[in-house]
Order: sequence, then C-alpha cells, then structure tokens
Amino acid sequence: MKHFINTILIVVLLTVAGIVFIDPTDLLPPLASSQGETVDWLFGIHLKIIAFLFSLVVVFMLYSVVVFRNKSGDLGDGKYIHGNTKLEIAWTVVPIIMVVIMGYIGVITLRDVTASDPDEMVVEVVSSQWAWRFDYPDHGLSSTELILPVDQPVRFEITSMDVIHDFWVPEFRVKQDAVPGAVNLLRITPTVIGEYKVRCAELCGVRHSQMLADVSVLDREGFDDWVVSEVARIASLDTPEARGEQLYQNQGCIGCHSLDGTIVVGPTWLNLYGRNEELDDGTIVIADEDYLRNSILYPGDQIVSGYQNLMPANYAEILSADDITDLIAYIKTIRE
Ligand code: HEC
Ligand SMILES: [Cu+2]
Repeated sequence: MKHFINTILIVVLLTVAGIVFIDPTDLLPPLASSQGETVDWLFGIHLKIIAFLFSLVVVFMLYSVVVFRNKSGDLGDGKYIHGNTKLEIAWTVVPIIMVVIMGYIGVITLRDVTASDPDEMVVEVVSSQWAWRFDYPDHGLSSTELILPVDQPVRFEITSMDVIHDFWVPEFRVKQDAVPGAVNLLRITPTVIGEYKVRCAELCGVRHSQMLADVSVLDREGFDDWVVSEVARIASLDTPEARGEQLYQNQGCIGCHSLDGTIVVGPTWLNLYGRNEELDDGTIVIADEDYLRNSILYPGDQIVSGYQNLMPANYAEILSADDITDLIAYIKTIRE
C-alpha cells in the first residue's frame, strides 16, 4: 500500500508538471480561424490525457525497476501470482470509458468544424502539379492568391486536375484532400487579418514542397476593393498577350515553366518561340506556332530532349482554341 501511494503521488506530480510545462500553443503557429479554436481545444485535452498516460506507464515501470531491483546475494524466486480480477476489470473498463469519451468529444468537434453557415462565401480551389488557383464564383474572379475577408465564413470546394494534393493553411488548422474527379468541402472562418501560406500536405511529386500560395486576410473594405480592382483588371485584358499571361498563371503553366531561363520542371519559355529544339529522338524542330500548339495539346507527342513526359495531357479538354492562341501570343513576347 505504501508503494502504491508513492507511485500515485509521483504520477500526479509528473502529470501536473507535463500539463504546466508543455504548452500546446508553443507547438503550433498562431491561430487564425474560428474552426481552429475548436481544434486547439481538442488538441489541448489530448495533450493533458497523454501527459497522464505517459506518467502512469513510466512511473510504475521506473518505480518497480528501482525499488524492487534484485538485492545483492538474494537468489530466491519472486512470489508466484496468478491473475488479479479487480485489476483486470479496472484496466479494461477505465480505457473503454476514456475511449468513448474521446470519441464523443471527437464527434462534437468534427460537427463544429464542418458546420455550415447561411451566409458563407464559396471559393473553389483547383490544385495541380504544382500550383493553386482560387475561383470566386460569386464575383466571377480567378486568382492565384487566396484573398479572404476577415470574419467571413467560407466554404472551400476543393478539387485537383491531376494527382491528389491537400489544401492546408497551418494557421487555420483544418485541412482537406484535393482529389481529381471529386469535390471535397472545407469550412474556414478567418479571424485574424494577416498574411499566410497555403501548403500542400500530400506528397505529390518533385515540386511538392514548393507548392505554395499566398493568403491575405483583409478587412471587409480591403476585400471589396480587391474585388473591384481585379474585376477591372480582368476586363482590361483585351490583348491576346495579356490574356495569355493570365492563363499562364491560372492554368498552372507557371508551376513548371519559368520566364527567366531557369529550368523548373519543363523548359523555360524565355526565347522559346523560334528556337531550335532538340527532341528526345535526336531530331531538331523549330518552335513555331504549330509546334507550340502541338506541345500544349499533345505533350507526350514530341518530348524535348533532357525532359520527362510530365506535362498534363488534358489541356485539350480544359483550354479553348482561343486560349491556346492567346498562350502562344504570350510565349512569343518572352524574349531577352
Ligand atoms: C507538371 C508540369 C507542367 C505543367 C503544369 C505544364 N507543362 Fe508544359 N512542359 C512540361 C515538360 C516537362 C515539358 C518538356 C517535355 C515535353 O516536351 O513534353 C513541357 C513542354 C512544353 C512545351 C514545349 C516547350 C519546348 O521547349 O519545346 C510547351 C509549349 C508547353 N510545355 C506549354 C505549356 C503550357 C501552355 C502549359 C499550361 C497551360 C504547360 N505547359 C503546363 C511540364 C509542364
Ligand atoms: Cu501537391
């Protein structure tokens, strides 16, 4: 009984120390969404329970190792014990109760975090290797930056154009897979004005770690101003070159093709038009309009020497003939 009281006392002390000294907020970036409050609350409870379970296991183990160690010269056998019904009932019933309680608070947290709101704003998230695009159907806008008004509930409708990605802003806590052919929902109400980053949380290929997008949470006025200026800017894209530049950003070409000569995943677009391009079978072609159009529609057809066939093959379904003409017009302008 003396040993039991000792161990329980140490367990209590170690648990309290764990709860006091491990601050869950140190382990996470600053919180910036209302859903995150619920998540952090659950995270805090988990840490407290874990502090207790860790102490329980480690204290009983180390206490026994130290206090009941073999005394020198003592060669006798230990006492023979067969079962202990009370103990067995306790260590079955207590964990069941704990798991049921954890399950219950998990379910109410999930219900909270996924709850819809009557005046939520829709943002469609389109991910691709290795870029993000955000469509605002209510405003007729598309952007490669995620701009959100503070305290506005947002329903994200998330999809992918190629492989599985995962939409995650650590400050908002919640995240959701982006799966090709499916639309997954995620609800976020940003609560703190500031700058954040979208990260991809699903290993999706060589540029996975650079698959970032800027997030700005603005006050309501700032958001409305952004909408007005974006609508005006897009309406003013009246040349094929300007529309082509917009497509370069919004259709994900930017994720693999640079404009400044650096090699990303595909060849740079700098001085591309008219250059002599060596293909992987050794032939040399001139990068004229027909070649560029063919490279966009059927990327697997003519592979540039030194590159792999990594370009998405479905632009023929996504882009119109005019889009491709605009893209080619834009490529022609990328010169030194
Ligand atoms: C996932 C990466 C990726 C994306 C996204 C991508 N490409 Fe490519 N692209 C490549 C690779 C790799 C090559 C070289 C291999 C080949 O010829 O298919 C290439 C080749 C090309 C070429 C031929 C370039 C040359 O030097 O001959 C053109 C033109 C091109 N892409 C246009 C586009 C356009 C337009 C878009 C966006 C609508 C786009 N690409 C999106 C990876 C990509
Ligand atoms: Cu990704």
